[in-house]
Amino acid sequence: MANGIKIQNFIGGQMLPPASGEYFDSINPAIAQSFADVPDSDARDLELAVTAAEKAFPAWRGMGAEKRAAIMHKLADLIEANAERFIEAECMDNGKPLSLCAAVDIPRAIANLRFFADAGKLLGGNTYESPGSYSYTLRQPFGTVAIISPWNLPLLLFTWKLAPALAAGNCVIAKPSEVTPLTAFMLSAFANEAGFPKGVLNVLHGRGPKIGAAITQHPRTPAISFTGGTATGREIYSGGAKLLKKVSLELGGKNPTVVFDDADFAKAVTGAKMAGFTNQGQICLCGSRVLVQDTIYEKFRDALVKEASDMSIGDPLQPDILLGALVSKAHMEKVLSCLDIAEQEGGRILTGGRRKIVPGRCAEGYFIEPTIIEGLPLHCRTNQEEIFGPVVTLMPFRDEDEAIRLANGTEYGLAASIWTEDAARGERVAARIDSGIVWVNCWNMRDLRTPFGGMKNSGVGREGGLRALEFFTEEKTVSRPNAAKA
Ligand code: TXE
Repeated sequence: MANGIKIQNFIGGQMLPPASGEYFDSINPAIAQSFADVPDSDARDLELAVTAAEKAFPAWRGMGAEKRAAIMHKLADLIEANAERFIEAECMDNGKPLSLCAAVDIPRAIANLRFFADAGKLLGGNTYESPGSYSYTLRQPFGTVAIISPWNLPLLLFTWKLAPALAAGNCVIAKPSEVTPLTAFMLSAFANEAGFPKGVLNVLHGRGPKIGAAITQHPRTPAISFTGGTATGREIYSGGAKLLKKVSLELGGKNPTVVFDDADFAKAVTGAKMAGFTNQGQICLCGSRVLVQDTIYEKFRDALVKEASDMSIGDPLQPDILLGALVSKAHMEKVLSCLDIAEQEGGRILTGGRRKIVPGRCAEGYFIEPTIIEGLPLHCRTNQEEIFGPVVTLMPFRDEDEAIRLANGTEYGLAASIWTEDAARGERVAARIDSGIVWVNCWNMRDLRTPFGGMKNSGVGREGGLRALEFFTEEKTVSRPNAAKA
């Protein structure tokens, strides 16, 4: 090993090696080379972190939302001042285009910290007055809470959970994905300078089944917020049930993009392309099933195939690149195996379908061409299972009822986008689609105040706005006789 960067755990305000003394490699997927050592943490590191968090909690809770917000804004300032380093690190760790890290990942991570810092000041209870009683509620932090985040939007999703947990007054045990740990490590390195009291923020690195499982099964982490795969979410949920933990789960999707024949054609084609292939299709919100009204099916298919095959794919450092590498060799192989399954199921690959060899420094990188498949029925694995790569399927539909049947025909229910110029139809269809989020004539348009989360196998609970802050609190009711009416 002995890579350039040695990532460390951040516990009680200190950078510490893992108790095991063991590290594993972090790979830059665009060049298939290791560049950092990741701590292989275990229950011993967790015990230190929980003890530090418990010690820090009374002062952090007692500090009040205003002062907590100032510290969180300072952390956002420090990330902003070092944005270029964060952008490069995210690109190197994940393989996504540098331009995407600069336009989305890092700015949104900064925005998450600022948004929840301020939203924390609005968190409060309610009052209930009746002739006999006067009651009010208190929103109180748990103490030590856990967050576990994935590799597809590393710092963005890490801060999306971290910020509301801290703003609500909790101390945090945070575990970023072991596949993309670098930017969370960099964030933790600024925590002391930002003014976080030691022990408020603890970042543990390591493998999901080891340190991740230890965190979720620890008796003194009463609330867990998780984003990741549905299978892992299920495991965390059932483990949490035994200890009666509060659990928030943001899981996978198999999201429909529904295109009616009255849609703005050009906008719908570009929308379906962006929904399908942004971030190499590795966003839980990606539209991986494109449903098109039969009257425009062929024309739409040909236009989408043309646009997708024109997408630039290659070295993520190049400014004009739209598609970078997939996050890891294992994930690339998983996506390629899904393409084999699609062919075995009778799917016709209209474009893509293969690993892309990028000449030059990225020759060994994990790239897959944007891929479009048609000719598959709803109930086949390709149309039912989350592939999480640059792969979309096309299916025709006859009318609104059939579109809705196809859209709702999977075990997932995270997001959908509908393309129509008929406003009433947009509203009608949005109301009937079983998903937590529906976009009309757009995709991935986000307002951080809105509820975010999925139905069915896409998750449990909603994040975003005050809901995320409320998740990280206990609500307490205090009642007394109503003196005013006595
Ligand atoms: O995710 P995991 P993986 C989907 C996508 C992908 C599949 C598997 O379909 O192909 O999930 O990806 C931690 N206890 N999504 O295996 O394992 C892990 O260390 C506690 C959708 O990479 O779910 C990491 O920090 N924690 C998705 C986090 O869970 C555990 C984003 C997510 O990893 C754990 C990513 C355990 N037993 C993948 N096992 C989305 N919803 O956006 C793992 N972890």
